[in-house]
Amino acid sequence: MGLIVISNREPYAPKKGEDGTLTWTASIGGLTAALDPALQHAGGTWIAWGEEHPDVTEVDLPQGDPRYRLRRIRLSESEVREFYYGFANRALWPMSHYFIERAKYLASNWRAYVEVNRRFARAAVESYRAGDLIWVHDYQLALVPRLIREVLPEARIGFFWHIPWPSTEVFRTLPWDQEILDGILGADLIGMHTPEYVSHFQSACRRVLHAETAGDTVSWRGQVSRVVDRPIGIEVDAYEQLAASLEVEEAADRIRRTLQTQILLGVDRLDYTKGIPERLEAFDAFLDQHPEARGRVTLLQIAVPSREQVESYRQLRARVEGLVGRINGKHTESGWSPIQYIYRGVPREELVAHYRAADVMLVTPLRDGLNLVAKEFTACSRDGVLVLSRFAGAADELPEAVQVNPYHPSGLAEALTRALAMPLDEKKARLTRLRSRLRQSDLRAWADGFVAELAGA
Ligand code: GDG
Repeated sequence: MGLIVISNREPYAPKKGEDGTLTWTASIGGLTAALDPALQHAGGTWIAWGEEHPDVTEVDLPQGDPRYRLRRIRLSESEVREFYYGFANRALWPMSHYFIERAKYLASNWRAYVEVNRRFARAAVESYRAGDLIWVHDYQLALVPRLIREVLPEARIGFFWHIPWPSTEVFRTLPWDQEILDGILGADLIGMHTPEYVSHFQSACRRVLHAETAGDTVSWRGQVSRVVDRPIGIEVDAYEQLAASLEVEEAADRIRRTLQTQILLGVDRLDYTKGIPERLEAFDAFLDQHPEARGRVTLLQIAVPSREQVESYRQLRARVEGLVGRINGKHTESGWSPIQYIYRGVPREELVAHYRAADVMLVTPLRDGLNLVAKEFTACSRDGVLVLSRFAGAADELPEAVQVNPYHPSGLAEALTRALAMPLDEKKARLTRLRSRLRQSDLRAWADGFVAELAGA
């Protein structure tokens, strides 16, 4: 029995070296960070969009120590525009994060979404051997479970929705609400990050499809699907070890020595759901209220470029960079600027060194399916404080974080004050409790648990 994982993004991206050989490096992002170790462990096939060098249709990964096969789907330019940027990222993404005013519901994009989902489903059917488990991921591929089910009625199909599932009143703004639900309900087991998303999903099944729900099940078209909350974990041990390694400790020291202040850290894809402008404005308000903090606190914001082809992401970048300039212009004094802004992804060791160096980690999304950064910081920090938005799915699991409402700048500024002044004992006690929670369900347990439930479905 093998595992077939299907996701839009591929876990490794190829780059051609000067001698013409391809090097495959791990992609940055929540989903691939979570699933690569899972599939390395189980072995099998990963089906994903081959963005760079699409002529390579199959490769064994990771390079040098292959554990599974990557099967790459080739998308045309117009498919990328309409399916990925158009429907997935300009319709489903904003709608699911409650930004319906940003959602664009275009029939041509929907048609491309259906066509590309068919292509992924076909590849899965071709790779399938009797007894395999199929695990489809995320909002880009919501129709795939049903499309596979139509050809392989006996297959065990799992589906995981990584982003929020919104209230039914928001979901119903989608003109293809029935089709999306029907697509997902082709799966035997459907996973989401929180009980609230599960309850919203079931409510949509009742309201939109008039399907029956009972306990954790939905009955639809003669099939019973289970819908469960199974929040993703991280590789706690790997993060702890990396954070305590000499190399990372030295890098963290260098960051502290360079800044010579307390450090507030933000790490996000540059996405309007992550609340970056609101965070910057709260920091500005904090500096206004606390002149004594000048020269003593720095906000280090790592913003990873994301979806730059979408206009609203370009606008967001301009807004964020404008704010960084304005706030730095307003508060900078000789030898100190309040905000250090990095617009690129950094290698994992450097990321962990930043987690280790930070006094306060600011995870303040306006809405987030879960948020892995919050968990990674918790595993890496020695005595830092996690400030966490109540609208991140991870908030349920991390009650010892300082929880905030990111829509309320002065409340956020107040939380910053509290976090910066928190006594060492309290910081350590909170981290200890948070970490023991992380251990209860780490990444391996999440992936193995989901696969085992699917096998028993
Ligand atoms: C989606 C959902 C859900 C970030 N910057 C760098 C870097 N990262 C890595 C982090 C983390 C991942 O990217 C980001 O994961 P998040 O969960 O925070 O956010 P999304 O990308 O929006 O993920 C989210 C997730 O799926 C999983 O279900 O939690 O809610 O939106 O792992 O470490 N990695 C490196 N350099 C960086 O600069 N190397």
